[in-house]
Amino acid sequence: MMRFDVLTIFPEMFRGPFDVSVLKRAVEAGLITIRVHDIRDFATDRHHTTDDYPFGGGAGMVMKAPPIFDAVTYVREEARREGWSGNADVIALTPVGRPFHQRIAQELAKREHLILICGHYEGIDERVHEHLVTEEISIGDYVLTGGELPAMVLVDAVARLVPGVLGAPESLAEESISSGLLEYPQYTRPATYRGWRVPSVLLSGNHQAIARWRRAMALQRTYWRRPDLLLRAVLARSDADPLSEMVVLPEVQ
Ligand code: 9D3
Repeated sequence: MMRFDVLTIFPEMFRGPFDVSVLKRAVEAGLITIRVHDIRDFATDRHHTTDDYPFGGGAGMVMKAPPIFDAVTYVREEARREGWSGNADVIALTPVGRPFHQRIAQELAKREHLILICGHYEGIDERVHEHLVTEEISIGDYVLTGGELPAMVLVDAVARLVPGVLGAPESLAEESISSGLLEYPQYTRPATYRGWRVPSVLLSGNHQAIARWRRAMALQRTYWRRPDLLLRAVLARSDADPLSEMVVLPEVQ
């Protein structure tokens, strides 16, 4: 059982992604629990202020530290009351964080309790990062309006790795032994659609030929679309054939 607590000033954004499909079933099966908390509830002033002007001046607003510290304290206490051990990691979603990666998802899936802080405006008071947060994560080099979508991405990527969440453990096993190549193309019925035929090898029943074709497609796709992956992929000698068939490989001395 794994627990996620999300701290945000836009809790409504989270109704939806967690209420459908795989995550919904995982929650209903008691494999994960996801709580969304409104940081505004922890602001003590009359207007429930969660942001303020940056010291030193400049554009935009900065999220205030006190409501975030109080929200994390509340979540920790609530979790302990409900029998959780108290070993929560506090992750901030921020554009200056460590780029998210499947390896990080696998690491996080071993933890029992994650508290996620979604930033907004120009960012969060640095004292939150220094004294509360244990890990800062970005989901990539593009600019979003806040940390909410990144938090959903992280929960989705981590939750599906929790044992039992995915129906078929084979697909996870395949993932972990995957060679670091992009996947081969998939087809399903009808065998001909608008005159477009499925590659005949897939209808041949020749399992060795099918495996060879899939490996060749994975290699060629990765070469064209993600050559960066090919540099780190686990390759066999025989993989040189489908690659050299279609492209001129650079000579290596
Ligand atoms: C003017 C400097 N901006 C940084 C490029 C400020 C800024 C822009 C957008 C600060 C925060 C945001 C909101 N984004 C996130 O909070 C965020 C994010 C993202 O924008 N891209 C990828 N991953 C993430 S995780 C959190």
